[in-house]
Amino acid sequence: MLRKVTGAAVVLWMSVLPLQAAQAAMEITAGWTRQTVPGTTVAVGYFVVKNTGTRTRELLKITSPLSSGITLHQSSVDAQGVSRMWPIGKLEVEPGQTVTFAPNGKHLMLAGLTQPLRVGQRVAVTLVFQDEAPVTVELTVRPLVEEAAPSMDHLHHDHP
Ligand SMILES: [Cu+2]
Repeated sequence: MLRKVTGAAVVLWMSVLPLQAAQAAMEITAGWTRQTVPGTTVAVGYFVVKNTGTRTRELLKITSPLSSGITLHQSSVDAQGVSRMWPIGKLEVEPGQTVTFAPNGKHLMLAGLTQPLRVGQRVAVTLVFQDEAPVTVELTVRPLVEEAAPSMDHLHHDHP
């Protein structure tokens, strides 16, 4: 009797597993950030997200153990070379769509960092999409680079 119950439980478990795997529709790759500017506690975050599923998914929540609050931002550089940025209210990814977070475009703002980010370090960020299991991506910390005039400006902005 015991053996029979166990057998049924195993069969049930095995049939549930592939179903859960099939639900992981959001693929997040190429995560990176930059080392923090001395004296600041904010950093940007970039990655590529692809919806491999069949339904539109909205990003509901972003967290990291190293940040007190993460928000979605969009920035662009105008004709005068001035960088502006603003919060994105909502991010939806349609089936088959790839959204790239990159400099002078969409980015994460990691505020209230609990430690300076050093080159080569990895920062775990967890994204929760509607009706999906949380997905964690590791942002590799890159150096502050020369081309960074807009980014440097950006990092000196106040982020509430
Ligand atoms: Cu920003």
